[in-house]
Amino acid sequence: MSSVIEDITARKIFNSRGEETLEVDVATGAGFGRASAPAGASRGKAEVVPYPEGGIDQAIKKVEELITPELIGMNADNQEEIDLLLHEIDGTKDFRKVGGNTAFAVSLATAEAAATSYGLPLFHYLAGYLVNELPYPLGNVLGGGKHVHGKAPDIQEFLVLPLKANTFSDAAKANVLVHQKVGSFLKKVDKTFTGGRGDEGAWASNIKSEEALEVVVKACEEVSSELGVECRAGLDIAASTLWRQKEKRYVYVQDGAKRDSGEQLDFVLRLTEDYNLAYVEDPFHEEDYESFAEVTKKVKKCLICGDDLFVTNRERLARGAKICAGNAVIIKANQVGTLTDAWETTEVAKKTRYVPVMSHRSGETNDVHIAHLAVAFRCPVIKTGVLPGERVVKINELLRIEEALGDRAKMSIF
Ligand code: 2PG
Ligand code: MG
Repeated sequence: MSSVIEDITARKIFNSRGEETLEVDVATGAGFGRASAPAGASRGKAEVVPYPEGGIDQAIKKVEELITPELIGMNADNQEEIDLLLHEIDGTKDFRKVGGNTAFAVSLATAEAAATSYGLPLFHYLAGYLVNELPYPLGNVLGGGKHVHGKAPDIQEFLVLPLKANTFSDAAKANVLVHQKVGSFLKKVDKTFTGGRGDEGAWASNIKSEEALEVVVKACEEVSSELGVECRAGLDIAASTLWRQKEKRYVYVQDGAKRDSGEQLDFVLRLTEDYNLAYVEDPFHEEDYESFAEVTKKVKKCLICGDDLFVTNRERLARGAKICAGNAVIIKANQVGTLTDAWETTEVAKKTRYVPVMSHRSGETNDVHIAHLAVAFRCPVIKTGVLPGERVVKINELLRIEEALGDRAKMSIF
């Protein structure tokens, strides 16, 4: 059969940070799939282990010696069975033997190979013809934390969410304009600003958290009235990177502030009100489910999203859902290893009324699969940065998907 796997190749390539990463090719009789693994800088402790001992060289060996012989001859459209087999070959709970990124690249390349075997784009192959909803792009416009070197805000990401955009193209344009405006406003606010950018292409500037928020909100307001959309600001606080377990405090070096859990809660609530935030990711460290529940109860019209908290893990999400810890969840397939695992977590999200947010990582390649996964998994939001190349390729792929859907294309509702 033409979707039967005939060959698998694994190689080392570089990501946007210049780090080595893994790329896998899967060839079937009639199709071909290629996928490469992203990398996180602010990784959750409960994520799967990205590479086996020995790093990427060992990962390549695992593909050649353990995975390829098992997968050759299997039908690439048997995604669930193949993902299960990857778990069996690994045999550990956290993919430490073959590497989570190894499983991820094989799993995604297999899905792509199956799709092309049938002459279908990945989103259609995975979700069928009736799928027609596009996600709102959540764009990183100003960065700090672990994504920037030198003096910058303690908060990792200042984001824009262009709500009420009628089309994906309008939404994508709004984000680009906000990004541009933030750049020009920063020249006035920060005399030392030279146009530097962090890992995700967001501007890096020597300012404090609330100065950054003021700049982003002003840019959002201007673009909203220019384009007739409703751009609202968001944050990824990545609070695990600020939390000091010994002190039991969140340490904001740039702001010169330390906050215990209660003070952090007050701070986050005040920011959501003062700046009309639409989205706050990881406002508390990755084990503090209770504070997530507390803030979710108290905010109005704001997504509280768990990234390091849930690490795309369905059990962690189910545990959080029991106490309403958050109302949104980041979906990063390489945090759990396979496409099927990421899909199952997305299903738990839908059953428990969490908004699934398909997401890139800070270290990316030009791989565009998350654009397809966002549509196929019906994620109302995709977090994928605004610029440069490795971010914008995902946006551009969604523009192509929008074009392919034609009149049937509509923006997601959430
Ligand atoms: C995050 C991501 C992506 P990283 O924290 O949400 O923005 O960062 O890939 O470094 O975990
Ligand atoms: Mg995050």
